[in-house]
Amino acid sequence: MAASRNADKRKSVRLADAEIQRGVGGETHQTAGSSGDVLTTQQGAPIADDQNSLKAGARGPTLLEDLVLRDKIFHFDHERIPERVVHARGFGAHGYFENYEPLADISSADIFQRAGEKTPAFVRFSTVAGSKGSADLARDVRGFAVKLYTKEGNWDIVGNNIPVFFIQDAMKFPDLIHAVKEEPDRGFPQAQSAHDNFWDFASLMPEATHMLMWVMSDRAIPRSFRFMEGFGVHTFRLVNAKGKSTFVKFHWKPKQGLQSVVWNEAVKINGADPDFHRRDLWNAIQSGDFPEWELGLQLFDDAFADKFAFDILDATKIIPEEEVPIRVVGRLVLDRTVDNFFAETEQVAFCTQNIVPGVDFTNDPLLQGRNFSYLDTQLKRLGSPNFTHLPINAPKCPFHTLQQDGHMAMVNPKGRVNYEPNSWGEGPRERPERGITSFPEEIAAPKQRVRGEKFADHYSQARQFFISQTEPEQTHIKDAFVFELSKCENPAIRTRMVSHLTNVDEGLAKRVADGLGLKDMPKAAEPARKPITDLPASPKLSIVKNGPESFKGRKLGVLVADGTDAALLAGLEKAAADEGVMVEFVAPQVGDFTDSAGKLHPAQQKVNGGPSVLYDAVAILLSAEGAKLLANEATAKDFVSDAFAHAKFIAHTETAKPLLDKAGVTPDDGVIPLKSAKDAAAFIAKCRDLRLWRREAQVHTV
Ligand code: HDE
Repeated sequence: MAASRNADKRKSVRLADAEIQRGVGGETHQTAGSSGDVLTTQQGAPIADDQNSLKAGARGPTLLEDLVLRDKIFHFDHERIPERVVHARGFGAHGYFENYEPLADISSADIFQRAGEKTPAFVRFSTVAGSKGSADLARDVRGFAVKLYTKEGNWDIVGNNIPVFFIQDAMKFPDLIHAVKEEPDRGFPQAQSAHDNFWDFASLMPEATHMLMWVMSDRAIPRSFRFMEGFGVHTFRLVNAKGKSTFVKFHWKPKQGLQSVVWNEAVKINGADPDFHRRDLWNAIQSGDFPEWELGLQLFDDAFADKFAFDILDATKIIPEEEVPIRVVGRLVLDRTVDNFFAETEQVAFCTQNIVPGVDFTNDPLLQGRNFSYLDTQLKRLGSPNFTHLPINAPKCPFHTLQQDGHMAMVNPKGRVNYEPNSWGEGPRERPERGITSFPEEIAAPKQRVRGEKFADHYSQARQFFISQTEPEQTHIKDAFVFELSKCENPAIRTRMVSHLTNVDEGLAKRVADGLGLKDMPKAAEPARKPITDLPASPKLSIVKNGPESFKGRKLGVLVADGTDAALLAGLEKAAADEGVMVEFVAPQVGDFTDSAGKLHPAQQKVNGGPSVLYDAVAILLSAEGAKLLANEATAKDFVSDAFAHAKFIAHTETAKPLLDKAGVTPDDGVIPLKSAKDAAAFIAKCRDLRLWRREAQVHTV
């Protein structure tokens, strides 16, 4: 048998000889090849047998001489590179930035000079704390890193989906990350801040308070990368051709509107589909529903910086949009998924130091530290200073350096000149009138390890954030604090945290204390600087107040079975298609189900694989028999009761009522009977509100 198998293989290799001939002297890069191509070693030698290692006899030891085996295993052994110390789990996509209008008065950056010009872009979204294989719906900050391949070099805006940060000075970053990641003795918990070390550190760092409000809010459990904002966080500078500098904060505003999930839902999504966010982005782009963000600039000058109540160099503070309005200057569109996850998403190297002429840094001490860290980390992860040669990292404009050699040098500089000045009249030269120049900010100050005076205000904006939220959002923040602190084993940590919250909002502190079962309210923490308690609410800080205008780009889960009403089904499909909503059928079995008119439809999910947490709204389109069949099915009951508990809109046929009853649904404005196809359109229109938040007060899920 073995002998005849080998004979077959020899034949197939001979058949492909022509291919080998064509390959010689042809392609110099490795590709996975297409069918008919010959499998080769790394050196290009054709492989005759990819099934069996070379042995001394059929049952003998494997021979060291087997170059094919060694070639394969050697490479396999080295397939991994170190994952990112933070933001290890991420997902990237290609697209472009389109500039709306010339901004020459503000910045000489080439990307901003011409209306309608498109610049290629690559974006990587991520979570911070978990490892590469962790689940997408961790309560965490999301990275929002944008690489813009401009005509004057790569510009990286390495931002987050939250506009502030935990700490003010780069010196504390390793402490913060050590505290939030797995505890060093036990190696868990993974991708969670709900543990003693994190809250111990956070409660000893009052500067973290504002950020804690954001990460305990629904911002930290976004429904999709597509439905979240991005922020550059730090204050940067834009500099025009005359050398005039304007301070700027960068904002990415999703055209799809903001949307998050609720915590109980997030926990269940992590079990049902740990890749929920990456799958969502992949599906959206693959189906041609390209997500878009508009780039907004908050522009201000020294006069504003001087009169602003906080320090513009302090990354724990925002500038409310009501105080400095956002100027929208362009849009970012993601329209292409990667060809290869490793080559692109894993190897992309964002560096905050990557700026272009017309953009400059400020002295934000967090940003200054980052400018060292990102370059340094790429060397560790990618192993060579030549990581800039990788296609995903290389500029797309002409570039000429005199840097040379090093591990994995992939470009072959020709000629004799590798230094400057030289008298050979060759090689690149600097260009003083149009190169990277630093804004000549005057600095006359003692060298010291201190922070700006106003950095000491830790509570004012935390309060402002809280009072800007709607009632359900405030309740979610309270619930998140209670959940996380309940996971801390040391009671002193819980009390210390409540003592900070008292400075934010006494009502919140009291509700958290009640949730934790604290007998006595602790004394408020001593503020380093007197908080400002009368900052006005900023509606832009609420997710609910900045939701979508339509239900477009969302996903409807339809519970069906044989006998589902054909007219209603067609009506619902049409209403969903008109709105741009994706529909998935969830049925007792995958494969086809038959509607009441005898027509077959494909069901994409079996009911236990398609829980309602994966959908933005649900419709229970069951016939009487279908409802009877599923009323005793635990996963079908969960489908309905979870959708109800998560305040989702639920449409249902009259005949589906027995399942709704079993699931404990009490009819309200969000439970919509479907009698005719007309009702389907009304249901989809209702879904634009995303959730019936007032239901939460009745169906408490935490
Ligand atoms: Fe990062 N951060 N960071 N960070 N960060 C990294 O760089 C660091 C900070 C952010 O998708 C690392 O390439 C320091 C703020 C994103 O590849 C590392 C400090 C913000 C990403 C690093 C910060 C960010 C990173 C790990 C404090 C929002 C993922 C791997 C001084 C404005 C980029 C890497 C991607 C990644 C250091 C704080 C955003 C270790 C020292 C503030 C989106 O270099």
